[in-house]
Amino acid sequence: MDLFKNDTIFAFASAPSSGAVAMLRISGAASVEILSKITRKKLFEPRRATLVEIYDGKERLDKAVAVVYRAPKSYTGEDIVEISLHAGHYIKGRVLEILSELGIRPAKAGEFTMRAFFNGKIDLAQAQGVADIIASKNKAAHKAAMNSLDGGLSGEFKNIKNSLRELLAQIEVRIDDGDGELAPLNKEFSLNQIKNIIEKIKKLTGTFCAGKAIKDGVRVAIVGIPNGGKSSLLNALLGYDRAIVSPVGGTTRDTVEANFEINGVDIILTDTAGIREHSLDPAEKEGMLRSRRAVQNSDIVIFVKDGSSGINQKQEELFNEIKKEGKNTICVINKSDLLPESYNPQGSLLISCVNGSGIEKLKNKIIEVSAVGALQEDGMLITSALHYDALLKASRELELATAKLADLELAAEHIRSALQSMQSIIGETTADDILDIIFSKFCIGK
Ligand SMILES: Nc1nc2c(ncn2[C@@H]2O[C@H](COP(=O)(O)OP(=O)(O)OP(=O)(O)O)[C@@H](O)[C@H]2O)c(=O)[nH]1
Ligand SMILES: [Mg+2]
Repeated sequence: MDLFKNDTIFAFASAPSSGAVAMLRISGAASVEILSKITRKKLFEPRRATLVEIYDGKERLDKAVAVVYRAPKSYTGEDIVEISLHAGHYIKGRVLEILSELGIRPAKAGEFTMRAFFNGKIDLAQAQGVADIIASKNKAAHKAAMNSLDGGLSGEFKNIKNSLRELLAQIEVRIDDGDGELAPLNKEFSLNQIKNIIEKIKKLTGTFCAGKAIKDGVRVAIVGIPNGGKSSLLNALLGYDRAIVSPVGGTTRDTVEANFEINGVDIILTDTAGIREHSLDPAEKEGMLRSRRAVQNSDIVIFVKDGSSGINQKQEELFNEIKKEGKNTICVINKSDLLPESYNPQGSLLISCVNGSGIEKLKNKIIEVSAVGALQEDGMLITSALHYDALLKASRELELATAKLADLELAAEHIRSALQSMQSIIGETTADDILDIIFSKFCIGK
Protein backbone atom coordinates (compact mmCIF):
# COMPACT_ATOMS: atom_id res chain seq x y z
CA MET A 1 0.00 0.00 0.00
CA ASP A 2 1.29 3.46 -0.79
CA LEU A 3 1.63 5.47 2.33
CA PHE A 4 -0.22 8.65 2.90
CA LYS A 5 -1.20 10.63 -0.17
CA ASN A 6 -3.13 13.81 -0.04
CA ASP A 7 -5.78 13.05 -2.64
CA THR A 8 -9.50 12.49 -2.11
CA ILE A 9 -10.71 8.95 -1.60
CA PHE A 10 -14.08 7.22 -1.31
CA ALA A 11 -15.53 3.85 -0.25
CA PHE A 12 -18.65 2.33 1.19
CA ALA A 13 -18.20 2.08 4.93
CA SER A 14 -21.17 -0.28 5.21
CA ALA A 15 -21.09 -4.01 4.41
CA PRO A 16 -21.15 -4.95 0.71
CA SER A 17 -24.15 -7.24 1.19
CA SER A 18 -27.58 -5.74 0.65
CA GLY A 19 -29.41 -3.83 3.38
CA ALA A 20 -31.75 -0.86 3.42
CA VAL A 21 -29.11 1.86 3.60
CA ALA A 22 -25.52 2.04 2.37
CA MET A 23 -23.08 4.56 3.81
CA LEU A 24 -20.58 6.10 1.43
CA ARG A 25 -17.63 7.97 2.84
CA ILE A 26 -15.50 10.52 0.97
CA SER A 27 -12.38 12.00 2.58
CA GLY A 28 -9.96 14.63 1.34
CA ALA A 29 -9.75 18.25 0.27
CA ALA A 30 -12.13 17.80 -2.70
CA SER A 31 -14.86 15.93 -0.85
CA VAL A 32 -17.29 18.83 -0.26
CA GLU A 33 -16.83 20.09 -3.81
CA ILE A 34 -17.64 16.58 -5.09
CA LEU A 35 -20.75 16.51 -2.91
CA SER A 36 -21.86 19.82 -4.42
CA LYS A 37 -21.31 18.46 -7.91
CA ILE A 38 -23.41 15.34 -7.45
CA THR A 39 -26.17 17.07 -5.47
CA ARG A 40 -26.21 20.43 -7.29
CA LYS A 41 -26.27 22.08 -3.90
CA LYS A 42 -23.65 24.60 -2.89
CA LEU A 43 -23.79 25.12 0.86
CA PHE A 44 -23.68 22.51 3.58
CA GLU A 45 -23.70 23.24 7.27
CA PRO A 46 -21.07 21.00 8.94
CA ARG A 47 -22.32 18.14 11.12
CA ARG A 48 -25.92 18.57 10.07
CA ALA A 49 -27.83 15.86 8.23
CA THR A 50 -29.15 17.28 4.96
CA LEU A 51 -31.64 15.66 2.62
CA VAL A 52 -30.14 15.74 -0.89
CA GLU A 53 -30.80 14.43 -4.37
CA ILE A 54 -27.94 12.65 -6.10
CA TYR A 55 -27.70 13.31 -9.82
CA ASP A 56 -26.38 11.09 -12.56
CA GLY A 57 -25.96 13.60 -15.35
CA LYS A 58 -29.43 15.05 -15.87
CA GLU A 59 -31.24 12.18 -14.18
CA ARG A 60 -31.89 11.84 -10.46
CA LEU A 61 -30.18 8.72 -9.13
CA ASP A 62 -31.33 8.73 -5.49
CA LYS A 63 -32.63 10.72 -2.54
CA ALA A 64 -30.10 10.53 0.26
CA VAL A 65 -28.88 12.09 3.48
CA ALA A 66 -25.48 13.81 3.52
CA VAL A 67 -23.37 14.98 6.43
CA VAL A 68 -20.26 17.13 6.06
CA TYR A 69 -17.43 17.12 8.61
CA ARG A 70 -14.87 19.88 8.20
CA ALA A 71 -11.16 19.33 8.86
CA PRO A 72 -9.72 18.82 11.39
CA LYS A 73 -12.87 17.80 13.27
CA SER A 74 -13.46 14.51 11.46
CA TYR A 75 -12.46 10.87 11.69
CA THR A 76 -9.53 11.28 9.29
CA GLY A 77 -8.74 14.88 10.22
CA GLU A 78 -9.60 15.90 6.64
CA ASP A 79 -12.86 17.16 5.15
CA ILE A 80 -15.22 14.20 5.14
CA VAL A 81 -18.59 13.67 3.47
CA GLU A 82 -20.82 10.80 4.50
CA ILE A 83 -23.80 9.98 2.31
CA SER A 84 -26.47 7.49 3.32
CA LEU A 85 -27.93 6.11 0.11
CA HIS A 86 -30.61 3.54 -0.60
CA ALA A 87 -28.66 0.29 -0.78
CA GLY A 88 -29.87 -0.72 -4.25
CA HIS A 89 -27.31 -2.63 -6.27
CA TYR A 90 -27.65 -0.25 -9.23
CA ILE A 91 -27.45 2.92 -7.11
CA LYS A 92 -24.34 1.70 -5.27
CA GLY A 93 -22.55 0.65 -8.43
CA ARG A 94 -23.43 3.79 -10.34
CA VAL A 95 -22.44 6.19 -7.57
CA LEU A 96 -18.95 4.65 -7.44
CA GLU A 97 -18.63 5.10 -11.20
CA ILE A 98 -19.74 8.74 -10.98
CA LEU A 99 -17.17 9.51 -8.27
CA SER A 100 -14.38 7.92 -10.32
CA GLU A 101 -15.53 9.92 -13.35
CA LEU A 102 -15.20 13.07 -11.22
CA GLY A 103 -11.52 12.28 -10.68
CA ILE A 104 -11.35 10.94 -7.11
CA ARG A 105 -10.28 7.39 -6.35
CA PRO A 106 -11.49 4.37 -4.34
CA ALA A 107 -9.91 4.02 -0.90
CA LYS A 108 -7.63 1.09 -0.12
CA ALA A 109 -8.16 -1.16 2.90
CA GLY A 110 -7.63 0.82 6.10
CA GLU A 111 -6.86 4.05 4.28
CA PHE A 112 -9.33 6.21 6.24
CA THR A 113 -7.86 5.03 9.54
CA MET A 114 -4.34 5.42 8.17
CA ARG A 115 -5.13 9.06 7.41
CA ALA A 116 -6.53 9.48 10.93
CA PHE A 117 -3.20 8.16 12.22
CA PHE A 118 -1.04 10.37 9.98
CA ASN A 119 -3.11 13.42 10.90
CA GLY A 120 -2.57 12.74 14.59
CA LYS A 121 -6.23 11.92 15.35
CA ILE A 122 -5.28 8.54 16.83
CA ASP A 123 -2.03 6.76 17.61
CA LEU A 124 -1.01 3.41 16.22
CA ALA A 125 -2.24 1.35 19.17
CA GLN A 126 -5.65 3.00 18.86
CA ALA A 127 -5.68 2.36 15.11
CA GLN A 128 -5.16 -1.34 15.84
CA GLY A 129 -8.04 -1.07 18.29
CA VAL A 130 -10.25 0.02 15.38
CA ALA A 131 -9.38 -3.14 13.42
CA ASP A 132 -9.87 -5.32 16.51
CA ILE A 133 -13.23 -3.83 17.39
CA ILE A 134 -14.56 -4.68 13.94
CA ALA A 135 -13.08 -8.19 14.12
CA SER A 136 -14.15 -8.90 17.72
CA LYS A 137 -16.40 -11.93 17.86
CA ASN A 138 -17.16 -12.09 21.54
CA LYS A 139 -17.65 -9.95 24.63
CA ALA A 140 -14.13 -10.36 26.03
CA ALA A 141 -12.39 -9.53 22.72
CA HIS A 142 -14.70 -6.56 22.32
CA LYS A 143 -13.79 -5.26 25.76
CA ALA A 144 -10.04 -5.53 25.05
CA ALA A 145 -10.48 -3.76 21.70
CA MET A 146 -12.57 -0.97 23.29
CA ASN A 147 -9.74 -0.44 25.75
CA SER A 148 -7.22 0.02 22.91
CA LEU A 149 -9.62 2.26 21.03
CA ASP A 150 -10.21 4.48 24.06
CA GLY A 151 -6.46 4.91 24.37
CA GLY A 152 -6.13 3.04 27.69
CA LEU A 153 -3.37 0.86 26.32
CA SER A 154 -1.73 3.78 24.51
CA GLY A 155 -1.71 5.68 27.81
CA GLU A 156 0.18 2.81 29.42
CA PHE A 157 2.69 2.69 26.53
CA LYS A 158 3.16 6.44 26.70
CA ASN A 159 3.80 6.33 30.45
CA ILE A 160 6.57 3.82 29.89
CA LYS A 161 7.95 5.87 27.00
CA ASN A 162 7.98 9.08 29.06
CA SER A 163 9.74 7.40 31.98
CA LEU A 164 12.38 6.13 29.57
CA ARG A 165 12.80 9.54 28.01
CA GLU A 166 13.36 11.16 31.44
CA LEU A 167 15.82 8.50 32.46
CA LEU A 168 17.72 8.87 29.21
CA ALA A 169 17.85 12.65 29.62
CA GLN A 170 19.36 12.23 33.09
CA ILE A 171 22.10 10.02 31.66
CA GLU A 172 22.73 12.01 28.47
CA VAL A 173 23.09 15.28 30.31
CA ARG A 174 25.87 13.72 32.36
CA ILE A 175 27.61 12.29 29.33
CA ASP A 176 27.64 15.82 27.88
CA ASP A 177 28.84 17.33 31.15
CA GLY A 178 32.56 17.29 30.35
CA ASP A 179 33.42 19.83 33.06
CA GLY A 180 31.79 17.77 35.79
CA GLU A 181 29.47 20.56 36.88
CA LEU A 182 26.59 18.23 37.66
CA ALA A 183 26.33 15.86 40.58
CA PRO A 184 27.13 12.32 39.39
CA LEU A 185 24.25 10.02 38.51
CA ASN A 186 22.65 8.36 41.50
CA LYS A 187 23.14 4.86 40.17
CA GLU A 188 21.04 3.14 42.77
CA PHE A 189 18.13 5.45 42.07
CA SER A 190 18.46 4.99 38.30
CA LEU A 191 18.70 1.25 38.73
CA ASN A 192 15.45 1.26 40.66
CA GLN A 193 13.81 3.37 38.00
CA ILE A 194 14.84 0.92 35.27
CA LYS A 195 13.65 -2.02 37.36
CA ASN A 196 10.27 -0.36 37.86
CA ILE A 197 9.90 0.15 34.14
CA ILE A 198 10.87 -3.46 33.46
CA GLU A 199 8.21 -4.52 35.99
CA LYS A 200 5.56 -2.47 34.19
CA ILE A 201 6.52 -3.98 30.85
CA LYS A 202 6.48 -7.51 32.29
CA LYS A 203 2.98 -6.93 33.62
CA LEU A 204 1.86 -6.14 30.09
CA THR A 205 3.73 -8.95 28.32
CA GLY A 206 2.35 -11.36 30.92
CA THR A 207 -1.16 -10.76 29.56
CA PHE A 208 -0.31 -11.72 25.98
CA CYS A 209 -1.27 -15.40 26.33
CA ALA A 210 -4.65 -14.41 27.71
CA GLY A 211 -4.96 -11.67 25.11
CA LYS A 212 -4.35 -14.18 22.33
CA ALA A 213 -6.84 -16.62 23.86
CA ILE A 214 -9.47 -13.90 24.03
CA LYS A 215 -8.84 -12.73 20.50
CA ASP A 216 -8.40 -16.12 18.80
CA GLY A 217 -10.29 -18.43 21.16
CA VAL A 218 -9.20 -21.35 23.36
CA ARG A 219 -8.74 -24.75 21.66
CA VAL A 220 -10.06 -27.62 23.76
CA ALA A 221 -9.66 -31.28 22.70
CA ILE A 222 -11.80 -34.05 24.23
CA VAL A 223 -9.91 -37.35 24.35
CA GLY A 224 -10.06 -40.77 26.02
CA ILE A 225 -10.67 -44.45 25.41
CA PRO A 226 -13.61 -45.49 23.16
CA ASN A 227 -17.13 -45.27 24.56
CA GLY A 228 -16.21 -43.07 27.55
CA GLY A 229 -18.73 -40.43 26.48
CA LYS A 230 -16.54 -37.91 24.59
CA SER A 231 -19.11 -37.17 21.92
CA SER A 232 -21.82 -37.00 24.60
CA LEU A 233 -19.66 -34.45 26.42
CA LEU A 234 -19.21 -32.36 23.27
CA ASN A 235 -23.00 -32.29 22.88
CA ALA A 236 -23.55 -31.51 26.57
CA LEU A 237 -21.13 -28.57 26.48
CA LEU A 238 -22.64 -27.20 23.28
CA GLY A 239 -26.21 -27.73 24.44
CA TYR A 240 -27.26 -29.44 21.18
CA ASP A 241 -26.67 -32.72 19.35
CA ARG A 242 -23.61 -32.09 17.19
CA ALA A 243 -21.81 -35.45 17.23
CA ILE A 244 -23.14 -39.01 16.84
CA VAL A 245 -23.40 -40.93 20.10
CA SER A 246 -23.77 -44.71 20.20
CA PRO A 247 -23.15 -47.57 22.66
CA VAL A 248 -20.70 -49.18 20.21
CA GLY A 249 -17.04 -48.34 20.86
CA GLY A 250 -15.30 -46.64 17.91
CA THR A 251 -18.26 -44.50 16.81
CA THR A 252 -16.32 -41.28 16.23
CA ARG A 253 -13.68 -41.58 13.53
CA ASP A 254 -12.99 -38.10 12.21
CA THR A 255 -12.50 -35.18 14.56
CA VAL A 256 -15.64 -33.10 15.10
CA GLU A 257 -15.14 -29.41 15.72
CA ALA A 258 -17.63 -26.90 17.10
CA ASN A 259 -17.47 -23.43 18.62
CA PHE A 260 -19.24 -22.03 21.64
CA GLU A 261 -18.67 -19.43 24.34
CA ILE A 262 -17.99 -19.60 28.06
CA ASN A 263 -18.29 -16.26 29.88
CA GLY A 264 -17.76 -14.39 26.62
CA VAL A 265 -14.65 -16.37 25.65
CA ASP A 266 -14.64 -18.30 22.35
CA ILE A 267 -14.00 -22.00 22.81
CA ILE A 268 -13.09 -24.20 19.85
CA LEU A 269 -14.05 -27.68 20.95
CA THR A 270 -12.81 -30.84 19.22
CA ASP A 271 -14.31 -34.28 19.79
CA THR A 272 -11.91 -37.09 18.81
CA ALA A 273 -11.90 -40.80 18.06
CA GLY A 274 -11.42 -42.98 21.15
CA ILE A 275 -7.87 -44.24 21.45
CA ARG A 276 -7.28 -47.98 21.97
CA GLU A 277 -4.23 -50.12 21.50
CA HIS A 278 -5.37 -52.53 18.83
CA SER A 279 -7.47 -51.77 15.86
CA LEU A 280 -7.36 -53.47 12.48
CA ASP A 281 -9.71 -50.98 10.87
CA PRO A 282 -7.68 -48.48 8.79
CA ALA A 283 -10.30 -45.72 9.24
CA GLU A 284 -10.20 -46.14 13.02
CA LYS A 285 -6.38 -46.10 12.95
CA GLU A 286 -6.40 -42.85 10.99
CA GLY A 287 -8.99 -41.49 13.45
CA MET A 288 -6.66 -42.21 16.37
CA LEU A 289 -3.80 -40.41 14.60
CA ARG A 290 -6.08 -37.41 14.26
CA SER A 291 -6.95 -37.61 17.96
CA ARG A 292 -3.30 -37.27 18.84
CA ARG A 293 -2.89 -34.38 16.43
CA ALA A 294 -5.88 -32.66 18.05
CA VAL A 295 -4.13 -32.95 21.42
CA GLN A 296 -1.00 -31.33 20.00
CA ASN A 297 -2.99 -28.48 18.49
CA SER A 298 -4.98 -27.78 21.64
CA ASP A 299 -4.51 -25.35 24.51
CA ILE A 300 -6.44 -27.57 26.92
CA VAL A 301 -7.19 -31.31 26.91
CA ILE A 302 -10.25 -32.80 28.59
CA PHE A 303 -9.48 -36.43 29.31
CA VAL A 304 -12.70 -38.43 29.67
CA LYS A 305 -12.63 -41.51 31.86
CA ASP A 306 -15.59 -43.88 31.86
CA GLY A 307 -16.63 -44.14 35.53
CA SER A 308 -18.99 -47.05 34.91
CA SER A 309 -16.32 -49.43 33.63
CA GLY A 310 -14.20 -49.04 36.76
CA ILE A 311 -11.02 -47.04 36.41
CA ASN A 312 -8.98 -49.64 34.61
CA GLN A 313 -5.36 -49.96 33.70
CA LYS A 314 -5.79 -48.99 30.05
CA GLN A 315 -7.48 -45.68 30.88
CA GLU A 316 -4.74 -44.84 33.36
CA GLU A 317 -1.98 -45.68 30.89
CA LEU A 318 -3.56 -43.55 28.19
CA PHE A 319 -4.12 -40.71 30.66
CA ASN A 320 -0.43 -40.72 31.64
CA GLU A 321 0.59 -40.82 28.02
CA ILE A 322 -1.62 -37.83 27.11
CA LYS A 323 -0.34 -35.87 30.10
CA LYS A 324 3.18 -36.21 28.65
CA GLU A 325 2.14 -33.84 25.84
CA GLY A 326 2.45 -31.12 28.46
CA LYS A 327 -0.94 -29.54 27.81
CA ASN A 328 -3.21 -28.20 30.50
CA THR A 329 -5.22 -31.34 31.18
CA ILE A 330 -8.56 -31.61 32.95
CA CYS A 331 -9.52 -35.13 33.94
CA VAL A 332 -13.26 -35.88 34.11
CA ILE A 333 -14.94 -39.08 35.25
CA ASN A 334 -18.12 -39.49 33.22
CA LYS A 335 -21.33 -41.46 33.82
CA SER A 336 -21.61 -40.37 37.45
CA ASP A 337 -25.31 -41.27 37.24
CA LEU A 338 -24.22 -44.93 37.26
CA LEU A 339 -21.94 -44.52 40.27
CA PRO A 340 -22.84 -44.68 43.94
CA GLU A 341 -23.24 -41.28 45.61
CA SER A 342 -20.39 -42.07 47.96
CA TYR A 343 -17.96 -42.28 45.00
CA ASN A 344 -14.84 -40.17 45.53
CA PRO A 345 -13.34 -38.87 42.25
CA GLN A 346 -9.93 -38.00 43.82
CA GLY A 347 -8.85 -34.87 41.99
CA SER A 348 -10.98 -35.51 38.92
CA LEU A 349 -14.23 -33.81 38.09
CA LEU A 350 -17.29 -36.02 38.31
CA ILE A 351 -19.76 -35.43 35.48
CA SER A 352 -22.74 -37.00 33.81
CA CYS A 353 -23.57 -36.20 30.22
CA VAL A 354 -26.96 -37.87 30.71
CA ASN A 355 -28.28 -35.71 33.57
CA GLY A 356 -25.93 -32.73 33.07
CA SER A 357 -24.42 -32.83 36.54
CA GLY A 358 -20.92 -31.31 36.76
CA ILE A 359 -21.10 -29.71 33.29
CA GLU A 360 -21.26 -26.12 34.62
CA LYS A 361 -18.34 -26.87 36.95
CA LEU A 362 -16.39 -28.16 33.98
CA LYS A 363 -17.08 -24.96 32.04
CA ASN A 364 -15.73 -22.89 34.93
CA LYS A 365 -12.71 -25.17 35.13
CA ILE A 366 -11.97 -24.66 31.42
CA ILE A 367 -11.80 -20.88 31.90
CA GLU A 368 -9.86 -21.27 35.15
CA VAL A 369 -7.07 -23.32 33.58
CA SER A 370 -7.00 -21.27 30.36
CA ALA A 371 -4.71 -18.25 30.20
CA VAL A 372 -7.81 -16.07 30.63
CA GLY A 373 -8.24 -17.44 34.17
CA ALA A 374 -5.26 -15.48 35.51
CA LEU A 375 -6.49 -12.11 34.24
CA GLN A 376 -7.23 -9.19 36.49
CA GLU A 377 -10.74 -7.84 36.04
CA ASP A 378 -9.84 -4.39 34.70
CA GLY A 379 -6.22 -4.86 33.71
CA MET A 380 -4.76 -3.90 30.35
CA LEU A 381 -4.47 -6.66 27.82
CA ILE A 382 -1.92 -7.16 25.04
CA THR A 383 -3.50 -8.86 22.04
CA SER A 384 -1.13 -7.77 19.27
CA ALA A 385 2.00 -9.77 18.44
CA LEU A 386 3.65 -6.55 17.27
CA HIS A 387 3.08 -4.95 20.67
CA TYR A 388 4.30 -8.07 22.42
CA ASP A 389 7.52 -8.23 20.38
CA ALA A 390 8.25 -4.53 20.87
CA LEU A 391 7.68 -4.78 24.63
CA LEU A 392 9.92 -7.85 24.88
CA LYS A 393 12.64 -6.03 22.98
CA ALA A 394 12.32 -2.99 25.24
CA SER A 395 12.59 -5.08 28.40
CA ARG A 396 15.60 -7.00 27.02
CA GLU A 397 17.37 -3.72 26.26
CA LEU A 398 16.60 -2.44 29.75
CA GLU A 399 17.99 -5.60 31.34
CA LEU A 400 21.19 -4.95 29.39
CA ALA A 401 21.16 -1.32 30.53
CA THR A 402 21.01 -2.37 34.19
CA ALA A 403 24.07 -4.57 33.67
CA LYS A 404 25.98 -1.74 31.96
CA LEU A 405 25.13 1.14 34.24
CA ALA A 406 28.80 1.63 35.12
CA ASP A 407 29.41 2.80 31.56
CA LEU A 408 26.93 5.63 30.95
CA GLU A 409 27.40 5.68 27.18
CA LEU A 410 26.61 1.97 26.87
CA ALA A 411 23.65 2.21 29.23
CA ALA A 412 22.28 5.17 27.25
CA GLU A 413 22.58 3.13 24.06
CA HIS A 414 20.38 0.36 25.46
CA ILE A 415 17.84 2.75 26.96
CA ARG A 416 17.65 4.55 23.61
CA SER A 417 16.85 1.22 21.89
CA ALA A 418 14.15 0.50 24.47
CA LEU A 419 12.71 3.97 23.91
CA GLN A 420 12.66 3.42 20.15
CA SER A 421 10.83 0.16 20.66
CA MET A 422 8.13 1.93 22.69
CA GLN A 423 7.89 4.71 20.12
CA SER A 424 7.36 2.17 17.37
CA ILE A 425 4.30 0.76 19.19
CA ILE A 426 2.70 4.17 19.48
CA GLY A 427 3.59 4.95 15.90
CA GLU A 428 6.09 7.72 16.45
CA THR A 429 8.92 5.96 14.64
CA THR A 430 7.23 2.99 13.04
CA ALA A 431 8.80 1.71 9.82
CA ASP A 432 6.65 2.03 6.70
CA ASP A 433 6.54 -1.71 6.07
CA ILE A 434 5.12 -2.32 9.56
CA LEU A 435 2.46 0.34 8.97
CA ASP A 436 1.60 -1.40 5.72
CA ILE A 437 1.12 -4.70 7.55
CA ILE A 438 -1.10 -3.11 10.19
CA PHE A 439 -3.36 -1.15 7.87
CA SER A 440 -3.68 -3.79 5.18
CA LYS A 441 -5.54 -5.95 7.72
CA PHE A 442 -8.39 -3.45 7.79
CA CYS A 443 -11.47 -3.71 5.66
CA ILE A 444 -12.08 -1.24 2.86
CA GLY A 445 -14.12 1.72 4.06
CA LYS A 446 -12.50 1.90 7.50
N1 LIG B 1 -25.29 -43.57 31.83
C1 LIG B 1 -24.57 -42.76 31.10
N2 LIG B 1 -24.27 -43.08 29.84
C2 LIG B 1 -23.52 -42.21 29.11
C3 LIG B 1 -23.06 -41.00 29.65
N3 LIG B 1 -22.34 -40.38 28.68
C4 LIG B 1 -22.37 -41.16 27.58
N4 LIG B 1 -23.07 -42.28 27.85
C5 LIG B 1 -23.31 -43.39 26.93
O1 LIG B 1 -22.07 -43.98 26.60
C6 LIG B 1 -22.08 -44.47 25.27
C7 LIG B 1 -20.91 -43.89 24.50
O2 LIG B 1 -21.08 -42.52 24.37
P1 LIG B 1 -20.31 -41.66 23.29
O3 LIG B 1 -20.55 -40.25 23.62
O4 LIG B 1 -20.66 -42.13 21.92
O5 LIG B 1 -18.83 -42.07 23.63
P2 LIG B 1 -17.48 -41.72 22.88
O6 LIG B 1 -16.44 -41.59 23.90
O7 LIG B 1 -17.69 -40.59 21.97
O8 LIG B 1 -17.21 -43.03 22.05
P3 LIG B 1 -16.31 -43.25 20.73
O9 LIG B 1 -16.66 -42.18 19.77
O10 LIG B 1 -16.72 -44.59 20.27
O11 LIG B 1 -14.90 -43.20 21.17
C8 LIG B 1 -23.45 -44.07 24.70
O12 LIG B 1 -24.32 -45.16 24.80
C9 LIG B 1 -23.89 -42.97 25.62
O13 LIG B 1 -25.30 -42.84 25.71
C10 LIG B 1 -23.42 -40.68 30.99
O14 LIG B 1 -23.05 -39.65 31.55
N5 LIG B 1 -24.15 -41.60 31.67
MG1 LIG C 1 -17.51 -40.37 19.99
